[in-house]
Amino acid sequence: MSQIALMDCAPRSSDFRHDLLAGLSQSPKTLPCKYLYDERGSQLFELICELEEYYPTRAEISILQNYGAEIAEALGSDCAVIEYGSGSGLKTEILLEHLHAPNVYFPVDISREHLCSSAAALEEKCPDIDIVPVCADFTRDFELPDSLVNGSRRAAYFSGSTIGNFEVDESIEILQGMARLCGRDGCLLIGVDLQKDPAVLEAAYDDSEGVTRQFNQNLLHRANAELDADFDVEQFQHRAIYNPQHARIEMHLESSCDQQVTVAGQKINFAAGETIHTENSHKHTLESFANIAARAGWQVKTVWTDDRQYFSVQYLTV
Ligand code: AVJ
Repeated sequence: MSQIALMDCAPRSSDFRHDLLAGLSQSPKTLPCKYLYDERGSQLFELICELEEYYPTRAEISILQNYGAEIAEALGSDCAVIEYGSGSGLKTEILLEHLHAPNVYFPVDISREHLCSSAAALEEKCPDIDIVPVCADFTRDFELPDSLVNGSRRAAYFSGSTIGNFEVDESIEILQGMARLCGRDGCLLIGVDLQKDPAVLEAAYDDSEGVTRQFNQNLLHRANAELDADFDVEQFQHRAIYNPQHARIEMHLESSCDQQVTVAGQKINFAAGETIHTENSHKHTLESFANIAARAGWQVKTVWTDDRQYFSVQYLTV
């Protein structure tokens, strides 16, 4: 496999300890969803994307395929694509194929090994594009060297409706960070999942094969492995519930019984039925998203959707 220079700004593992202990001492207990994506978690997420019930990936891919030419037109020729949460890179390939020769592509992801292997795989397929993987937590600011961007238009690409994993205030901060990174002439291409029948949503986040359950429970395996915790994983049930008030799917791990767990030397008590809130996935309307974007300094210029209007890909400028 080819060697690609990595820009490494990854958080240290002490952040996981700190955030887990902080989250478990809150009431209700909670944990930032970025910790779902260790090596195993990223693999499980890829399996989720292939599930029958999980519509977002297929819907987004169909939009990129159907409207690739229009999207490329909007981004323009000669752009530097900066992908937030690049994951496996399947959508990226479709996007890059349509673009008129982007000269450099920066995949940004928190999961280092996953980032390096997908960057190497992409390089084999797109040898003409400079690929510069950046291992970073994109909820914090990071910089790209001007010398590598080389005067191209900066285009942020944020697929998968990952924006939905954040609360409104955090979403605005992330979008503001993108506006800063992309500059005056920059643009944003973003996947935004739309509101729909809660039954469709709940099936998408609680699939019949139990892959999403494993994805959620992997957090506890990760704590056991990395922080010397002793979670009895089978005693925490996967829950995926639509919360209509906040228009979001919530993932929780629900304790099956009264139990005590030790995490990094600290004892944590769980009552039967008590949950750790592990993820939110907000579902937007075109209006609610445009409003959040506007508060971050972005203007929605074009919206593309799939046949069922389940999902949208949106082009914004500052
Ligand atoms: C990371 C935003 C693409 O919220 O749909 C999938 C993560 N969680 N199944 C989403 C996820 C459970 C996913 N994204």
